[in-house]
Amino acid sequence: MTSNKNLLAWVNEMTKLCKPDNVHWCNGSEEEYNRLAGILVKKGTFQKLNEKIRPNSYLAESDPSDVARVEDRTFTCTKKKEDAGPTNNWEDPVSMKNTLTKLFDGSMKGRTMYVIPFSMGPLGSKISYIGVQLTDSEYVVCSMKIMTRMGEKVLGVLGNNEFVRCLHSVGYPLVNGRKDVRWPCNHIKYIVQFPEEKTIWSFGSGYGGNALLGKKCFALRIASYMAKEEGWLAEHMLILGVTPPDGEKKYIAAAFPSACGKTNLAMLTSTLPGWKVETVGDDIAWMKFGSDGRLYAINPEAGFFGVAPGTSMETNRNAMLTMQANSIFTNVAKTDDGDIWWEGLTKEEPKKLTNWLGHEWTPGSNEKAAHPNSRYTVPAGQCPVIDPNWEDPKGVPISAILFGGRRAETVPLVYEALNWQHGTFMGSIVSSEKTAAATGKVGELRHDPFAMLPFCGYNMGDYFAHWLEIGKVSDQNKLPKIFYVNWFRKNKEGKFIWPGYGDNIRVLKWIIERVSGSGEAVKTPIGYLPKTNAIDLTGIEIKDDDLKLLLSVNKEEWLRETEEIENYYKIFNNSLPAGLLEELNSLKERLLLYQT
Ligand code: O2Y
Ligand code: MN
Repeated sequence: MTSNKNLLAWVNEMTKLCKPDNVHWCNGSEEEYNRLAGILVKKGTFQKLNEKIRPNSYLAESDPSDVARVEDRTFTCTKKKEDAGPTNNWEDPVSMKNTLTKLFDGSMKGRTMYVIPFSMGPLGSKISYIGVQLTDSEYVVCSMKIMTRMGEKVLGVLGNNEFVRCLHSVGYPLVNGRKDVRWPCNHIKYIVQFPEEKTIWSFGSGYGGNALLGKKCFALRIASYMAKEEGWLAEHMLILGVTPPDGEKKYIAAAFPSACGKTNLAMLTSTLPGWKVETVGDDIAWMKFGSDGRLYAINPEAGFFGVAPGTSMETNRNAMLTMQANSIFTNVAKTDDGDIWWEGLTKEEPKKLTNWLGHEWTPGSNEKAAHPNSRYTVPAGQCPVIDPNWEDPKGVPISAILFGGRRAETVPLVYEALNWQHGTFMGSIVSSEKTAAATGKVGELRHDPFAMLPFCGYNMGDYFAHWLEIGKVSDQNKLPKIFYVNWFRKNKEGKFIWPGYGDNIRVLKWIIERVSGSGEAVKTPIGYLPKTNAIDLTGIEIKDDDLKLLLSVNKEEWLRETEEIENYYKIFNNSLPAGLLEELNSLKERLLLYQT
């Protein structure tokens, strides 16, 4: 237990509000996990998978109305509206607390309130922080056991220090003879961040980022606010290590909007002989400066919560091997022999399945087998290419930062920033074409600055200013170099030019060479591009015309792009830092002078 007075008082206060029948302090043991999984099996929330095929693993099918993060129900409640900025939903914190207090009042009746002390990042690391989540969902406790370091040991490290307060209820009290259901939730949903109080209140959903509060709510929204206050970076970035055949390992962090292959890149299987990629994290990076002036990153999470559909031995062998055991699958289909299946898992579709809605499914059925946002929850330590330093409390030194998006035109395969300010500009203009998985017209451009649009816990203009400030106060020679990549460029026939997946190592190779001082480049108005022969294409064939498209700057397309950026920047109004406008104007000037 703990003698932390603030923690005890808060748990007491929230118990009085939520009125659970019992309070259980999680110790984080295997025994506790198995006991809670057993309760979930009894309730029908978990189905145990075939022990012989997928040991110690479970399938959960959620309520069909509770299948994804709810961005329109996500709020940033700062005292001043302008501090939440133009990209967040804002409400006054006092009025929001009033609304939520009514909802949480008695919301845990008939249930147990679980107290989950958890560390985001390796226990005791100077880059890590501790949170405590209160929840009435056993599914959340089991998921938090995989996704974070949690339990008794965290209380020891916390001592009497402060922690991030995370309150969660599915909003389905068992009162007036009401029976529990397979996936309790509420049609009213609120995912609320109070960054100034370092507090999160989440009501009504039991799913993913809405309910596992360590992930998006804490590790990105609250942490980005803390990072601004304290001079570090909390980013929506994967972290990987690249080792050349005869060289020194370098670490890279990379931010991509959804549906750009972030998890696949984090676990890439190299097609270049002798080049090796190892995974530190697939979603979030916390980066602080070391005493040597370099940026060091940790993955604050302990597991992967990845999108299942499309994942296969061909697209991501390492993710498949990670989920062989000790995993939770949510909203995927179940095979007759008690294993899991989703679209894209195998070339041949099974003859018969039970789909995520519990319906019988056969090939050609007009329902999906798995929900498009179905997930696997797996311990990161099980990944066959997990980096040996992934839990190093010091973090890993970052040599390069990548931004990227899905763009059929305009954006080359890879280009390098001229300097940190220009790199910050590149992060601010990250955009991606919508895929069938997103709402809106397919192909339409969506700006997602730094891939942080739904995750920045304060005014995005101030976030840009924070990135610029990091550049000003740091030694330029020690900062990571910044790059922009685009795996999705299409040719005149509308076909993807770049093979992607394991062949992305060829781009990482050039990036590593640039960081190491070799790597040939030409200076263009948008930044440094690889010379045509600087990308290693051994073993693959790309037509000359296509290669030219991949590695060139089209003046007209880029001038149109600058107009587009100017228009998009208007939403930030006067919170847009001058440094970014300066970069936009310089880019325009360089383009106008450009002779191709
Ligand atoms: O829908 C959800 O709750 C999951 S969203 C998610 C999960 C893992 C990694 N990234 C994301 C994301 O939306 O960026
Ligand atoms: Mn993510």
